[in-house]
Amino acid sequence: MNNLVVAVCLCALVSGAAYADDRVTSLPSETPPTFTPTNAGFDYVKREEMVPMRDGVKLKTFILIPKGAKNAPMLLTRTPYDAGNRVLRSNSPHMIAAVPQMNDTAVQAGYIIVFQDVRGKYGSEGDYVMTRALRGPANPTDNDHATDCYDTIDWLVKNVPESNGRVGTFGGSYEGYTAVMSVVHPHPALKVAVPFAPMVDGWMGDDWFHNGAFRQLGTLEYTYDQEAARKGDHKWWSGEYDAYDTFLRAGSAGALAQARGLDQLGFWRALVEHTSYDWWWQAQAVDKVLAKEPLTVPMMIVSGLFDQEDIYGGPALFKALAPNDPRGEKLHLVLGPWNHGQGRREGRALGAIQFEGDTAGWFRRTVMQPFLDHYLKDAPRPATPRVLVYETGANEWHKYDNWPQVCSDGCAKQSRSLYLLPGGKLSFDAPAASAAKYDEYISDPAKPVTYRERPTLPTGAENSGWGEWLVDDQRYAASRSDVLVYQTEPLTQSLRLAGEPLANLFASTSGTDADWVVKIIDVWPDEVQERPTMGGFQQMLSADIFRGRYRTDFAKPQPLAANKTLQYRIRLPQASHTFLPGHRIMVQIQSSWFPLYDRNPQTYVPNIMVAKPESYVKATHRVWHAPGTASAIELPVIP
Ligand code: PG9
Repeated sequence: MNNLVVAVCLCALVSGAAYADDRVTSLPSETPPTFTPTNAGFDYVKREEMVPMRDGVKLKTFILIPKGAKNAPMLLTRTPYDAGNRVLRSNSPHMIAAVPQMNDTAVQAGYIIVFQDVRGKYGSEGDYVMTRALRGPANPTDNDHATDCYDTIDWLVKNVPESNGRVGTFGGSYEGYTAVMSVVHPHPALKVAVPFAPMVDGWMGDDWFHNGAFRQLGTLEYTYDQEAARKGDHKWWSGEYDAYDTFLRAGSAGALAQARGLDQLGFWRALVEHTSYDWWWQAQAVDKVLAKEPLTVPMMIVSGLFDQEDIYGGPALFKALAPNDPRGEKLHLVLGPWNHGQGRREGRALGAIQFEGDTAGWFRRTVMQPFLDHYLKDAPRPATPRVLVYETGANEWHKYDNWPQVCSDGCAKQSRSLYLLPGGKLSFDAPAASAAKYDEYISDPAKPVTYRERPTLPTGAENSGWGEWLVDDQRYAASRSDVLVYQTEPLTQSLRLAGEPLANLFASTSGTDADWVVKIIDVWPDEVQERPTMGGFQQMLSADIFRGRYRTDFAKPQPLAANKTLQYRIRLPQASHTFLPGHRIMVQIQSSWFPLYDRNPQTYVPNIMVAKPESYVKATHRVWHAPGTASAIELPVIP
């Protein structure tokens, strides 16, 4: 285009003048009406398709086919996170760079990679329901992730001639959730499923609540970003650097949600309506629902021991489904030393804790890919262990025939009680009668204990470190007067844990509701020659929160009797760890984990989401360690 034409165009635009000048009208013909990109030099072809579902709704689907592929298996990921963007990690002519890192070994093995927007998100038609439940009481429609996946597989096997007609479902977290659902009344071409860090029960211990305590940080922002617009155009905003300020100033989670307009969103309204473990949650607890189905599709569940979002789901799903696979032929569990995303990326270290090499890359290459190849390519059957678990501390992998190895009830091997004792001591010997029957602290909702050292950045903030918080040094909490600390002497021999710890707590409150946070910690020796900065480090291994009102029934909250010593049995996340000689075992107990979890007002109110400012009161909390009320941690010790 010559300069004169440009000048005339600009002039026309600026003045808004409409005049006929053939130099101007010739402009469009100089710009190609459509541009067809050439992918010469690409090692793959990308197809974009609208795949029809049984109800006529079409789902946007990206199919990445290695050039020259014949008889290739297909790996399908169904996502709410913009499929187009998921297959554009890097704008590269190389497929391995374009797809997420989790697909690396499959690309190397020549697989076709398929990503699809779930119903109602990004390029897909239809309505979006966040974490849409399987058809049933919590989803009265005719479609769910199982039917949409079935219809997609049906289309893929008929319309991708480069494929061998076999499909695996694959993906992490929400994508893991959709992968799990694919095995319900599966399409015959679905041969295997590998869900990473799947969300399984959003109330019991995954994204939204843990034992009834609401995970306000993350849930509010996530719901907003996911549900307010099909393409995520509305983004949660924050005027504060420290989320502690945002949530404390708001008062309750409900007040903050209302101020941001969340009451327009269906999922938020459902959360406010279903704060207890009622029929709605039970009907969509995937472990409970799938346990009633036959297990026909081989599945490898991959979870992280330090998953900051879905720490409950993977092991719970394995536990529920294992009885349906008594000979251990179809179901596998892998527990790596990973946070929520690490199994899909790189696993050399988490925060200050280091592992032996890239545990995640090793797992995908040597365990997962041969498993996929067997079911999708007829490769020889690999010796896939039923359960493969990394042990931190000793830094080694173990193969097991079941999991948990040790637990408090329902396992072949029973746990050992580690008792809280007066004077901040911790021992396998039960307490003797003494004058000191309890320890106490003031729990003040106006000054809640933080879940990590301040500033507590929003989970999505750059450098928030959100993925590392479960292995943060706990010394910041140990020095507070509202955190109880118990510890053993330095160990003279190593002590190995493999399974499910449980806190058997005897506690009282001067209020009528209370939260209890229990943390099991490995205290490093004061001097660590090879890594001096680790001296005295308090490494959290397994920790969780329990909302007191659910002490007797998760479905029926009850006020606590003030000043009465009550027993709580609090299941903690899986532990696989060796305490090395010279290390100590520590237990910390506190009554808030803010702002990740909403504050318990400590006065019983019907719905904490909308608690009024005057309901938040200080309370005196006691943890008992006397004969008859001997608080202990039931530890899964391998003899
Ligand atoms: N933890 C996120 C999530 C999973 C399932 C439902 C909703 C959210 C995720 O990382 O996808």
